[in-house]
Amino acid sequence: MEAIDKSKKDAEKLAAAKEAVKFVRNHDVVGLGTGSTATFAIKELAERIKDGLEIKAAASSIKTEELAISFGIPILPLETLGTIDISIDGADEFTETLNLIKGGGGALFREKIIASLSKNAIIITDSSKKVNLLGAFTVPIEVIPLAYQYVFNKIEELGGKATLRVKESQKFITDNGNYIIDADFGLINEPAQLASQLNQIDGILAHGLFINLTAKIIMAKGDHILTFQ
Ligand code: ABF
Repeated sequence: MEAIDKSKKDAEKLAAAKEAVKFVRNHDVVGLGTGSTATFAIKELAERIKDGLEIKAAASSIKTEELAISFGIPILPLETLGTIDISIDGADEFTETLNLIKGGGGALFREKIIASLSKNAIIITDSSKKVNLLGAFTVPIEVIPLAYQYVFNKIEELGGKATLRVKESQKFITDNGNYIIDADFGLINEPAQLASQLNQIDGILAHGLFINLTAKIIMAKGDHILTFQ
């Protein structure tokens, strides 16, 4: 991943967010992502709401829900939604074939549900997220606690190096009360195959390989906007 300083990254995140928010229409149900890039989009939506845009939103994390409410964005319970018009979210890595690694922030399950419900799932990133092959970023895997050791062993059997995510010396606990295992599979030549193998492991609630879930990726690179679809 290309190393660029924070101010440049933030400028790129903002530019990508502004571009994505243009696709939100009045009365849309909007899926709101999690992370610093998605936060730029939420702030942009709040500005457009001040100018009269009327939307309702579904949040991919408690943190995002609290942020949206603080901006006066009406929130619908995710459990009540059978479809979402458009979602805007970040990613940890992406390829030109629209495969992603997500979940660095631990919100991958709700993010995946929102992406799956979305008619138009848009990913926004700065220029550091584009890769030729996924895998430099370890794959976040949300695990039901009672299945932890079973899943840990299954991941290692698949050739992954499993690490329990901790935060401030405590087990990281997701919004859903589960653990995260970060799995290093090295560079992943066949992400769809690995995703399918992970889907077979009981005890995994969700993994961070997002395959065929994205309609469009908007990446800002310097002053340029590049769109992959
Ligand atoms: C979220 O965006 C997560 O899936 C991913 O980890 C994160 C990227 O965070 P940031 O935008 O801060 O780089 O959707």
